[in-house]
Order: sequence, then structure tokens, then C-alpha cells
Amino acid sequence: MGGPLPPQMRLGLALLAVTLLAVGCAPEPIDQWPPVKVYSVRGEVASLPAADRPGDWISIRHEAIEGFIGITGEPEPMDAMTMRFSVADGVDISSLAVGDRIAFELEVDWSADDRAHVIALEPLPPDTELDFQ
Ligand SMILES: [Cu+2]
Repeated sequence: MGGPLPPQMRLGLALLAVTLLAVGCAPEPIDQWPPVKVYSVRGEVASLPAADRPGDWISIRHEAIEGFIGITGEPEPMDAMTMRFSVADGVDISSLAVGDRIAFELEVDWSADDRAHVIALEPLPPDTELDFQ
């Protein structure tokens, strides 16, 4: 009774104290919010820039995105819908046609003006079944 605490216990208490201090006092680190997330999505090309007016965008009818994170950082599953996205440098959309099925990586950065853009894209077989429920 009243003897010195075993070293493991002292370490444990020290860690607990540090943790409580961190939780209680530290502001949320600014670089952890808003989240930047990349989603793997499938869809069908809905429209493309006209040949005489090329642009870095693509409109895609996409499947639901189950794990989507909204601007608040909370899960906000996105239903299937048609959306227009910008296309990152280096992603070639020149060989795509309306109706093509594609798999793409969608990067969402809530802190950017251009919040959602396609950073990678690959064609799927034409008979790929997509679910737009
Ligand atoms: Cu959408």
C-alpha cells in the first residue's frame, strides 16, 4: 500500500494524461479537414466536349457511391445520377464516345473550387451491366 507504482503503470498513466491533454486542448488539425477522398466509380459516358470546342470535362451517368463523404465529413451516400466532372491533366478522353461504359477514379476535395474531378479512367467491356437504381 502506498508504495511506488510499477513502471508499466506509471507509463500507462503518463500516456493517459498526454491523451486527455491532446483531446481536451488541441484544436482539430487544419490539414485533416475538409477531407480529400478518392472513390472508384463506374458509369456510362453521357456527354463529351464537342470536337470543335474541346474541354477538360466529361458528363457521366454514374452508379451510386456508397461510401461518399459529404462536406461536413459525414457519410452521405450518393445516388446514381448524371453529373459533369472536370478531367485531370493526363486523363485522355479523346477516344471516348457517348454510351461507353467506364470505370473511373473520382477525387473529391471539398476545399477546392473544382471539387470533383476524374483523375483516372478506363473503358469497361460494352456489355458491362451497370446499376443506376
Ligand atoms: Cu453524383
